[in-house]
Amino acid sequence: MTRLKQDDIYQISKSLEQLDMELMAKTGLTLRGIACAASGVDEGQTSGSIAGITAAVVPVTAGLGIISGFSDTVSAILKHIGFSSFTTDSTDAGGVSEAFLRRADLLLMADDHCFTALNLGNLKVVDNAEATARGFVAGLERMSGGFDRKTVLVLGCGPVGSAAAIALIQRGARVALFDLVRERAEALATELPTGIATVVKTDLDTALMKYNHLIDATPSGAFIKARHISVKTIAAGPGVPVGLDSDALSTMNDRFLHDPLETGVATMAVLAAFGGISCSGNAHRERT
Ligand code: 2YH
Repeated sequence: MTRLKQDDIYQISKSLEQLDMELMAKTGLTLRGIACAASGVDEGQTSGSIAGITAAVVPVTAGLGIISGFSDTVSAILKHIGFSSFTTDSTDAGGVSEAFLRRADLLLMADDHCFTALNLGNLKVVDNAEATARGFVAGLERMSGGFDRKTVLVLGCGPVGSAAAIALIQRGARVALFDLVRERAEALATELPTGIATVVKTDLDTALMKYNHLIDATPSGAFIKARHISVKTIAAGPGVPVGLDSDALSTMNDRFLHDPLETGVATMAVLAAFGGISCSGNAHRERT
């Protein structure tokens, strides 16, 4: 399980304009555009109503407790993409109560295992792991110019990797799966739609040398080296920490998409407000 740290998030709120510029350069979309693409929502249809949707973010003290700045950062991301948003003054049950009393439309809250967005009007539930996967897959698709006849190597077959594999197949990609626990990759392969050529890779180095399109959904850092990267490599990294080492990263330029929180949060909220998926199967699993 990856628990975000204050260091992972403290600069996010003041870097959102910069993130939009980087995303535009990489994908031709802003953060809201990626969230809409991931959610199957026409961005133009959100612009008139998104500011009228209020999201409450509730700090949660359970388990390892509050991450300083986490709720305010989530709130800042939501404001940046156009929602009205606030962090509740109270934590936990008091915060949930406050969200209802202030007539919030969406409620977002995270403990150590589950980060969820709830639509209080229509009872839609969106899990961060699935939304994160969908956001990064949408971004990778844009960077790749579409997935037709392409195979994407999914590293890590936990909740994010599993949801990424499903989203990739829905968008027309073929999928190769790798997990350090081979049985996890094999189990996922059996759950994916039949008729799609899905392969399970057992040797990480060989797989990284073979495939040009990657989703790194692992909680491991710096295991992808420069020798694994070619000029054709295009990668998305929802995993924290980043799987590419500094040499590999320096060769990627605009062909690597990563953020620790922004894409997942934006996609959760757009799905909860305008799209909607039921994520009950993932509701108690961690991000990677
Ligand atoms: O970072 C995390 C978990 N890894 C989320 C797992 C989701 N799949 N949780 C954030 C905890 C936030 C804290 N409770 C707060 O500040 O409210």
